[in-house]
Amino acid sequence: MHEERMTNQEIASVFREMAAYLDMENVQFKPRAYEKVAYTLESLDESVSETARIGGISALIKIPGIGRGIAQHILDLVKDGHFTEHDHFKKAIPVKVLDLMKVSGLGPKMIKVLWKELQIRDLTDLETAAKAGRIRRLPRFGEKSEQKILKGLEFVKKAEGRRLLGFILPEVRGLEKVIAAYPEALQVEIAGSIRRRRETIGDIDILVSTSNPDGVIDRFLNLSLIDHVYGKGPTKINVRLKNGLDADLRIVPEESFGAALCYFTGSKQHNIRLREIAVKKGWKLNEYGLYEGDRLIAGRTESGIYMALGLSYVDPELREDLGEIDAARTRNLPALIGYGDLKGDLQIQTDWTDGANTIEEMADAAEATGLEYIAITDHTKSLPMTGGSDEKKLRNQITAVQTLNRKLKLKKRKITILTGAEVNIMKDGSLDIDDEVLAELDVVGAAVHHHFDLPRDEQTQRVVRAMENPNVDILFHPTSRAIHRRAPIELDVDAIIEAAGRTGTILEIDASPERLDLKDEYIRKCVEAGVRMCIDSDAHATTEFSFLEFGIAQARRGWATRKDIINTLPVKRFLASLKKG
Ligand code: DGT
Ligand code: CA
Ligand code: CA
Ligand code: ZN
Repeated sequence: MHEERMTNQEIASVFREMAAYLDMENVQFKPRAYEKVAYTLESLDESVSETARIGGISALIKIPGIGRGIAQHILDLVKDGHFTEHDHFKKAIPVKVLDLMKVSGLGPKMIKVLWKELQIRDLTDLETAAKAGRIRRLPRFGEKSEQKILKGLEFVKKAEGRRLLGFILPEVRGLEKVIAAYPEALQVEIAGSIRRRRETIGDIDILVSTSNPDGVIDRFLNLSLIDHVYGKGPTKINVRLKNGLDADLRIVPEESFGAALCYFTGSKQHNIRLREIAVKKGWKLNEYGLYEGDRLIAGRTESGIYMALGLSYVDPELREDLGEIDAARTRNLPALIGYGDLKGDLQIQTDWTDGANTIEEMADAAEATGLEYIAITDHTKSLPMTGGSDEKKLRNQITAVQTLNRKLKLKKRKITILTGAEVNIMKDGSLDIDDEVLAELDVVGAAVHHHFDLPRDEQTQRVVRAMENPNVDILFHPTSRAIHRRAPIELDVDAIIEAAGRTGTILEIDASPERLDLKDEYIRKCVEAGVRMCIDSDAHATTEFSFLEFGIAQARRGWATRKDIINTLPVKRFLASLKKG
């Protein structure tokens, strides 16, 4: 057996790579199937390696979307670290295709040309070739593509070392659980930017209180997921994990746990403001506690520290020194939307287009996560690679949803399925589906999926025009950014917020880990302007309803309360508050 346990993310990457190789070889359909498998594995809570080891093929094929062939590949991967079909491609195409695909706009087909014509195999080769002006000379590339590649490379470099919160949080939670199960561990918390739920994470900060530091450190050192140890002291250890992330573990005394948690949660700027308040009172605040001389005033709990400083407790998501200290002093902090407050999810893809699951499977999964309604919003026809719906297909889907709703009602099920679509905003701001059909849908989301490069004025006018359509309920992922991959479109966000207020269009917080769009700063602007938002998973598989949490986190970072988020409403009130309602 292969010693190291592969994470779900690592297994998924192999299938993503398979999809890319197959695309390079012009194979039809199969690449999309592999991508769907990757989607599914990435967002699964259980460890696929464990499932494979314990239950073998028969356990693997119980995972939705995993057939026998794929299950065999997974089993080989987990056992031997590789499988034959993948080995074959790796040998035939010695290109770091997943690395290259991180550059915005570069797909497998283009990568193949770059490799065949210029022998580009990795990001370094790509940068060298682009800087030397060799890419512009290739047919179908040109100077503009070369500039775009250089811009994309800058983005990839900036991302170096930082990870998306949504992709690492499940792993971090697993680690937290393992440590919390140590008999010596009294309290365990993940601090730092993870606790503040920043969209990207530099490293993992772990705090443990114990009366036996050596015991905890010994156990931690024995974890198989540690790659190497940078440094180790009596109460502190810094390691690199096999997943490439660094982790700092700190041991703190019980009576200081709250002070340490506060200190290591940060942000640094927030801490500095807290310390200033302490100093003004003639006290001292550090990671061990709040002191008057040698006397400990507070330290066991965070709330004890805030209270002693004359402040309301500040939720970690707000601790960025963006006005939260003053609001805490004057008791004006918002009652943030809670992690269990959503009743609906308004952006969902199914196997009618590029999603992995059927409408019914998505409905079942949504109900299991506690939702009361979902809107089915498959892509529309001007995104042909997704199999986007045209008017006829949309009408068929409406009928299918109605039939399914009747069936669910008979079974006395709670979930309601709403009809919808994610329509494309064309270059001129018109939509790719007739208004007559849009009017028949419960929920219409409009989104920018092409012409990302328009100048700011033109882009803003384009989006505003779409928002002015009385059939458009929601603007999906308003800035169309992909964190670390694609810059947001150039948009006058203030003008978009103004238009949202004027037209009654809802602005979406797309919760998909690499989108988080709107982001915190814009959410806060909407809250201040009284413009309504919704939080959607953008799920492409049943496992991706878990993304909603990251959207809620982002909303909390933007000071949003329940009333700012329209899908906290029950379904009838939600529908009644749409433009046509
Ligand atoms: P990251 O890891 O880059 O995503 O961001 P953080 O916020 O987790 O930063 P990190 O890991 O360097 O430190 C964790 C927390 O420890 C940080 O949020 C605040 C606190 N901290 C670290 N260094 C300092 C410092 O020099 N002064 C103060 N006041 N706090 C610090
Ligand atoms: Ca950190
Ligand atoms: Ca750290
Ligand atoms: Zn979209």
